[in-house]
Amino acid sequence: MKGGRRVLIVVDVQNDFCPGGALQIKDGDSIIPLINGIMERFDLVVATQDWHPKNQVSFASNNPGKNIYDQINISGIAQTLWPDHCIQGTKGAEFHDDLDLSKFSLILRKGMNPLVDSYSAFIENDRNTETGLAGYLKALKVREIFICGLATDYCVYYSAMDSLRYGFRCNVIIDATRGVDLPKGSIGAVVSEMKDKGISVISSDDLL
Ligand code: VGL
Ligand code: ZN
Repeated sequence: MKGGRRVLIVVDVQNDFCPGGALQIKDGDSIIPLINGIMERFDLVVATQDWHPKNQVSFASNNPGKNIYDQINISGIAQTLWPDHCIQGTKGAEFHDDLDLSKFSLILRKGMNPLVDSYSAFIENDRNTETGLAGYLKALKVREIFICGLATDYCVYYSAMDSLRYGFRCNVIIDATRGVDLPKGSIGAVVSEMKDKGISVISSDDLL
């Protein structure tokens, strides 16, 4: 296909990241109608789902003496500690009820290794273990990806940055994301960094 297929990646639109959830993001659910509306503009839609075992190392509860939002060091890599969230098989790990799941050709679960978290849809936080998404997209001749979902400054950001390493053109649909903004200002910081690295930070209005 000329120009390759365009894929939308819907990142972690799950109950625990929405208001009332274990790791709630302000207005996290407000992007859902927008995401539902833009899916039909893409050749392919992939969703990611944060899917942690109870003993996931990124939970503060599994690191005695540490608090939520502390940073720890795992084999030389900084890891933020989170409240228990998106535990496999729980309501919090389910997609938000309002999200239209009908267009998803692949649901990629991540963060399943107790010893390594995975913010990125492409590669785990050890920066070494691939999820298989790049191979899936390449097999389908995808060259350009569009990313939306939660959270702007974690899973959206890591996924966008990693997509570049696999040679994809990357667009972040910024009004279809919401962030944790922790530490304060991190949404602004990741937006500038993504732009600097050649990611197009666009608005849903820019989608033709
Ligand atoms: C996320 C923190 C921990 C995200 C997932 O989806 O951005 N953030 N797990
Ligand atoms: Zn997580």
